Amino acid sequence: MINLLLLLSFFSLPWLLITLSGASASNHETTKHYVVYMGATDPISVNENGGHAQVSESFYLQLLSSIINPSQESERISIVHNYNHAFRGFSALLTQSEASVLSDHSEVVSVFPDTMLQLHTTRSWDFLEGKAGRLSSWSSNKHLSDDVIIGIIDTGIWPESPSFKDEGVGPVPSRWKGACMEGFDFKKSNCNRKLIGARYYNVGLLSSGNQSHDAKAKGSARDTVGHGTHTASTAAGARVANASYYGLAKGTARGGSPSTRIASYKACSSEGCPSATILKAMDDAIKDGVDMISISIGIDSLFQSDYLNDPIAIGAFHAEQMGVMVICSAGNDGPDPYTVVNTAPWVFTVAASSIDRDFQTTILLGNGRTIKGSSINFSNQSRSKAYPLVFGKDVASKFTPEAEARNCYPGSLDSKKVAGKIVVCANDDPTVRRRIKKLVVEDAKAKGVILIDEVEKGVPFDSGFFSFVEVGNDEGSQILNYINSSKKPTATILPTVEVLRHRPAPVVASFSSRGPAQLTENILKPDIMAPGVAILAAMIPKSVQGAIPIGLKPSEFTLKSGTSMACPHVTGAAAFIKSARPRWTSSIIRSALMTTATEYNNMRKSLTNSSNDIANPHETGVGEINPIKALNPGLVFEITVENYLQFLCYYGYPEKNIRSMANTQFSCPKLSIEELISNINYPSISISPLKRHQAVKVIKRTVTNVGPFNSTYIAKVHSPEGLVVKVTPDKIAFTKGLKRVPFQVSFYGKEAPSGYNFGSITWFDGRRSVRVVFSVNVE
Ligand SMILES: *[C@@H]1O[C@H](CO)[C@@H](O)[C@H](O)[C@H]1NC(C)=O
Ligand SMILES: *[C@@H]1O[C@H](CO)[C@@H](O)[C@H](O)[C@H]1NC(C)=O
Ligand SMILES: *[C@@H]1O[C@H](CO)[C@@H](O)[C@H](O)[C@H]1NC(C)=O
Ligand SMILES: *[C@@H]1O[C@H](CO)[C@@H](O)[C@H](O)[C@H]1NC(C)=O
Ligand SMILES: *[C@@H]1O[C@H](CO)[C@@H](O)[C@H](O)[C@H]1NC(C)=O
Ligand SMILES: *[C@@H]1O[C@H](CO)[C@@H](O)[C@H](O)[C@H]1NC(C)=O
Ligand SMILES: CC(=O)N[C@H]1CO[C@H](CO)[C@@H](O)[C@@H]1O
Repeated sequence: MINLLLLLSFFSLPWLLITLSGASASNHETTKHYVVYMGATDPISVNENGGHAQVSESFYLQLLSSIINPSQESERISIVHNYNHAFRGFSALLTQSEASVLSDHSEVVSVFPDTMLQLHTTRSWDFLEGKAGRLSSWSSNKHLSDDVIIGIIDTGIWPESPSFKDEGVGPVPSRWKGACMEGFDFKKSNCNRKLIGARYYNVGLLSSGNQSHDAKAKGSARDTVGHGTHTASTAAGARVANASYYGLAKGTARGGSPSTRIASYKACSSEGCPSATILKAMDDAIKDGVDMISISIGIDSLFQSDYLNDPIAIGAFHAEQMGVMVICSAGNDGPDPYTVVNTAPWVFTVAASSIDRDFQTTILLGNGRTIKGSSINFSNQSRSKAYPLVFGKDVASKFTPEAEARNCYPGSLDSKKVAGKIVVCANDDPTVRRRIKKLVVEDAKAKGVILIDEVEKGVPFDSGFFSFVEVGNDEGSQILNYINSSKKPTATILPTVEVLRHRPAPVVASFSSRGPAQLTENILKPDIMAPGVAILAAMIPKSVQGAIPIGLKPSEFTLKSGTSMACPHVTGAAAFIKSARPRWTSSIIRSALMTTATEYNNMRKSLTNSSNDIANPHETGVGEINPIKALNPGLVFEITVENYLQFLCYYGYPEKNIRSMANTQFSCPKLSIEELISNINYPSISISPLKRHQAVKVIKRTVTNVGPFNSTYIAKVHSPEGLVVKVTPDKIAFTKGLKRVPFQVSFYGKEAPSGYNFGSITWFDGRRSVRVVFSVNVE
């Protein structure tokens, strides 16, 4: 309390702070690790072989000694991370008041604490997918370059995985400047022509200060969590025949772009990923020469403040500036709206969908009825044996409220009444996770659990050896009715079977974070959707996440779910396109993937969400990726770095800060207001709000022809009843000398329903469709 008061008075008297900071800091204020972000590097000094790093370090130290009293605290004048390639800045231990003084310094853009970002599989559902069916034709294309390099910022890598073998891969591209850092149980020889780089950052030491934490895990690029190995192999793993998860999801495992190179940057541990380290990893990856960066990590959706306090947004901005594409997961905080993260317009934001593979587990009730549920299990209950069936609320322990026992909360069940039985648990309150409920029932020595969960049943759960099955509400009430109407209810849970060509697919995953974006609703986010449910990819061998069936070796592959798994599918797709179209920039590649995405499922119907309702673009983005189509998009929407700087002006940042981020002369447009964000040349359109009584709202776009030079396109509008949408011109004839053509879209909402209206504009030349999705919030 005293510290807090002291702080407040310092804020109002900054001059006092400067003179007294040394004494006050050591005596009263605790220090924390902060990131001090200072904008773009000076493009001239970057080229002076390494000289820049030393110059910047001494400059940063000078800056620190101007706010920390060197005679009293010289040991605190030190830099933890020094950013000097793609952008300028450093991280250091500071008091809150020092951080505040620094943030007012003329060369500083922002100062923010080094917080933990989370891996986007925090709801770690380990489940199954299978062969990369829809991606399978990719690798047969002979005209691909194998020079594309993907940087994966994650938990490191398991280099011995068969997914990272380099058979048939050519020599390492000569422009590669990266490193294969030796460390605990990781040698230079662990890198090869596939895994061309590996760096680590001693993650955990600085942020947690926990000495007892496994030091081995920190001093090495080796993955001890499994997340980074899984995402890297999804993006660019080599072909591995007969991959499976103990026989399930059997097929050939491969990344989206098997000839692509991988560089691994271990910025995360099982505890998460410190912001300062993510920035260092991005700075290194850009310096090393990657073409794209895949980040299945994000800030908590509840704590998004703004772009310039978000390490991923900052790093990705400068990556884009240096021609490096950044692809990120949207987050696993769905299905509530406003949960999407990584929403900066220079980031490609990926939502997760299911695929056409389902894992079905049948429940056989004592009355002969069968009920279908889903799970992944190793149980060996067989058809021959039936177990007594009970509902959690009927086997409550003493003094337990019924509501807790129905939900199988920890401590709510009486193990004497549960042992040897199959227990049905409700899911009225999602605060206790299914992993916990399974443990509660298992600890009570039950034989199995049937969980009623309408939302999560679509994301199969790996229950190890314990017999587990999830059913929807309808099936759940059938089972409860049977228990109610029978004197001795019994049931058997049959083994899981894999169902292929499951329909409908894809379906938006329940956990996938939803738009609109919190920071601005004038860019549509998420951008696109890709498979993220039960994805089979490489695993570290000592799996902590699943039991190993008796008599079998630990699996080299596992099934995981999350937008973490969706993101590398898009990275792989982008690398595939880059290898076929090496000169395309990141905004062209993103546009190509977005305007060719599919809005239909495998029943030729509109995409749905997991409650069977038609899904909207705040759930799916523009739809599911279709990499093959994206090779020939016809028209694309290009965005320059200058456009992104204008975006920052419209968003409301001070011009001084934006100038620091630009590495050329830049001035904000005179009129810089938030509604102009809708005019950034994005491959989708979002308007919030469209005032009902406003005349018309005109949105500008420019298309670039990347198809045959003499194509003629005609625009067709697909708009909800009441919203009037017009495209001018609605016909564009490209010629040899005419590659870029602007057009306008006018929106008139007088008769439209209130709230978000969704639709699309499609340019069509007889062969190529260029679909631009719009979302318009009518007020
Ligand atoms: C330190 O790390 C160990 C091992 O990961 C963990 O068990 C312990 O709870 C941690 N201690 C603190 C104070 O976080
Ligand atoms: C994959 O399995 C099939 C049959 O199960 C076998 O014929 C084939 O040799 C295996 N391939 C590899 C590469 O192990
Ligand atoms: C699916 O969409 C409908 C209609 O927008 C919505 O009411 C429902 O909550 C959504 N379900 C999920 C799981 O997102
Ligand atoms: C399989 O069943 C037998 C008896 O039926 C049991 O002893 C054994 O523990 C079971 N194994 C697993 C992995 O559940
Ligand atoms: C079971 O029966 C009791 C009374 O016999 C009734 O109150 C309850 O609603 C029934 N439960 C179900 C799930 O049908
Ligand atoms: C475009 O040009 C190509 C080759 O010059 C020609 O074959 C094709 O018919 C032309 N298409 C149109 C629509 O004019
Ligand atoms: C994923 C998995 O191992 N599923 C198993 C569920 O149980 C049956 C019966 O033991 C097995 O055949 C499945 O392989």
